[in-house]
Amino acid sequence: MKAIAFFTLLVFAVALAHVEAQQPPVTVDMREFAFEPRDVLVVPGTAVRWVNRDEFPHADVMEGGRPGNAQGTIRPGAEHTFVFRDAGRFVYRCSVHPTMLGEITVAGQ
Ligand SMILES: [Cu+2]
Repeated sequence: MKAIAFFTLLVFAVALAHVEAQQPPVTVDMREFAFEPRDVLVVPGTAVRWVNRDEFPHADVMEGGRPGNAQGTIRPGAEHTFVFRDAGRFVYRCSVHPTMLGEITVAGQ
């Protein structure tokens, strides 16, 4: 019985820690061949959500093949979310429209 109580407490503690670490998500619209906002500053642990508001596919491919890329393109009305955990500057572009550029800066702690 003690083991079950301990396990329940552990699960609760982990869940609480997870909630505390969460940051409000940031949305980047893909609209009229541009990322809006183009430059985003976030703290580690922030989810960035790209939403395609156009009527044709876009993508969010990061330079150097870093993680966070959508699998293929993002269809009209679809979205892709990635949680940035590491500090740094992440430049990305649309692979379909190479002039579409964006940048995510994750502040150091
Ligand atoms: Cu595009």
